[in-house]
Amino acid sequence: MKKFVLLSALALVACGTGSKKPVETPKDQLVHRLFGYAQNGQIAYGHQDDLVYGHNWVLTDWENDPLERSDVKDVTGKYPMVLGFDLGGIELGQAKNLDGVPFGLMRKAAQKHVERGGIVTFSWHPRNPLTGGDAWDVSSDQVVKSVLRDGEKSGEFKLWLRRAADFIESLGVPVIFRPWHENVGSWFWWGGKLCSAREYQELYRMTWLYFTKDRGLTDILWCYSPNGDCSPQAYMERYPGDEFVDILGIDTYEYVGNGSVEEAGVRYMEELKGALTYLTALSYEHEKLMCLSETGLEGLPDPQWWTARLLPAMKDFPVSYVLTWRNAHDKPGHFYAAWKGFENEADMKAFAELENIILLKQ
Ligand code: BMA
Repeated sequence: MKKFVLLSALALVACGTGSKKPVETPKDQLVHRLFGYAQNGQIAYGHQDDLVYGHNWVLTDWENDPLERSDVKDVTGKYPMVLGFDLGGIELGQAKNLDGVPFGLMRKAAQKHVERGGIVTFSWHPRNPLTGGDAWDVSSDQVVKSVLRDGEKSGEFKLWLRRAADFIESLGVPVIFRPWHENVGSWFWWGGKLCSAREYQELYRMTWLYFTKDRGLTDILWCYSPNGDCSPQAYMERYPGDEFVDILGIDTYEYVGNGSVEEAGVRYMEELKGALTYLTALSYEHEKLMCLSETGLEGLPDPQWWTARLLPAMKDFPVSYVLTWRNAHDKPGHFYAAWKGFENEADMKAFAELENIILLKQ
């Protein structure tokens, strides 16, 4: 894999090279660690909801569980380096998230993972504050407007932000947070056709300002992660600004649809390489980290997806980490990492054993 000289210069800038070296905050340490991966041509591997359930198991007595089970570990012998969770449901003060993960367990798993040397990241699929529907309810294009400034839902929305911030604060560890994701497409209420670019930026900045300034939560790396099938112009049109973002991400999946797996794989690689090409240019220009914030092929029908698709498409770019989506325990075909006994297992293991793919040793 390529090494990235320019990024190493950026990492030095981020470290401060003067004689009086400033004390590194946990956030700085995480930034430098991620820059370190990218500049060495390494990519950390992540998995959503790992440690709390897998393809055919789910933790129940989690208070008394050591959290040592993981589909990724069953296959590769190691934990993923990055552990992703979703906050959806926290805004209503619910005990479990939208996929049934108790927030108490999420906290315990995130803390345990960081203690073991891993990195945690949070996405958020909050309900629709105007209609009462879910994050995918796109029946109104007035939702973002309704939570901004003196909009009719702005008071209630402040409470939603407070609950999300309370949870992140309660973790006591640095996190990567990527709210308002896949915002160029129009499948979430904050999506491209549902609000103006200005309104989207205000939503993102308002979230950042509340967490950072009102609450003093400064150990957060903010990730901006549109769906990667957009143009660089569309990507930047809604960008909240350098002050509010630490990592440039993209969410890009392989979809088989009605065609063959082979065709889907070729399309995926082309799309991913295209997106990572412009993301690399943007990351240099804006001096930001970059990541593949979500990816995967549902049900992994390609036995060599890891080494023949994902790896060749991303390996020549300074991607600090890649995260594959969750292995649902209650939807048999909804998984994005291999599990013990699945035919794609050997290929995922081979991928995880590559020198430049970084997982977390037990
Ligand atoms: C989607 C699917 C859903 C899930 C949502 C939030 O991509 O996995 O089943 O509810 O993410 O985690």
